Amino acid sequence: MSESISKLKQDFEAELASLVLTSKEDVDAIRVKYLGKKGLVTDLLKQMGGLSAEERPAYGKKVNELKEFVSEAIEKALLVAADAALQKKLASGFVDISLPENGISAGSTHPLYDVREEIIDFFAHMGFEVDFGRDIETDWYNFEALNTPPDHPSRDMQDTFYLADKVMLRTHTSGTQIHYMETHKPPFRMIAPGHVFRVDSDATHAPMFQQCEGLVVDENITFAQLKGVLQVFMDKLFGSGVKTRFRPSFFPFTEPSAEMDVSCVFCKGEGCRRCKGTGWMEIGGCGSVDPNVFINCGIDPERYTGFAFGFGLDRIAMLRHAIPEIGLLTGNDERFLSQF
Ligand code: 2NL
Repeated sequence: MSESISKLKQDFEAELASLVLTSKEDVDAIRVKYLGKKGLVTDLLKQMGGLSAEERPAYGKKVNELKEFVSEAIEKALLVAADAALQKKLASGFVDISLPENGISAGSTHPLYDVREEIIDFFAHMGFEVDFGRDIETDWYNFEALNTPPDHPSRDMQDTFYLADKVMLRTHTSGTQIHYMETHKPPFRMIAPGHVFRVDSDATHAPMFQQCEGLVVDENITFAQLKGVLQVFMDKLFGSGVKTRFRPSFFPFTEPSAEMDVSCVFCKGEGCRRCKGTGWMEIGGCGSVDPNVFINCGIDPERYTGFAFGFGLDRIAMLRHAIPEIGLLTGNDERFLSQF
């Protein structure tokens, strides 16, 4: 009996040593052969039943020692197999770091962001403070303080995204100026850039777009000064050859009010498809601050006058880069964006 145990030990050692390229599968096969349910070591344990009571303890001890020896040897062999597998993987997964890269391009700033930065830069140099305001306003800041009557169509659910009764996504950045006038004493000049929201969506309108409004308040502020500031602003944006014209218009918060056009940036005023043959393109609105707005903000309209203006950043970016559709500016299409 004891010979068959030492014989099996020798067989096992020889077989394990014979593995040339140790793999987990090879080691597993040997484990099953010796330690499996019908394995050779298990067989030896089963033979205990046929032994006399005196023989059993010594025999059992020897077989168990063999079983432990085999288990340990197999554990070690598995570690060796795992290491061999790793070495093989490392050898085949060689990375040639000297190969040239295949064109990873650097990102660039978005045309809308560029336009906004340029506008902020321009007005900051003219001494305007920049106030970004907030995206959510109440009825007072978005409409009522701006002299917009309760039945005005812009208050309609069809035009305004309401969040609750008298709480909405701002439809223009004008509310920022109301907050500003409530907390600052004239004289001041400020701009309010930011996102605005309207229930509207087609080739030239998006439900969210960016605006920049401006406000100047002091004694003796005139419409002529407004025209001067906006002319210099347009020179900066479109080049010093650009012409401006002001057409009478209406806004609840300015009186008088005007729409400002610039000479078509594509045909320089000759008349083309993009300006529908007129030679002019609308760029924004402006006017002298309505005295009612001053009263609503606690500013004396007898002492102070002011001018205000507003324009869409998307429209300026579109004109500057000849972008045909507003959706391109927010579409995140790399083919479009990589042109800038
Ligand atoms: C446009 C026209 C405009 C204003 C905005 C304004 C704000 C206050 C008082 C008076 Cl607090 N006016 N803002 C004035 C005239 C025109 O925007 O077409 N924007 C895209």
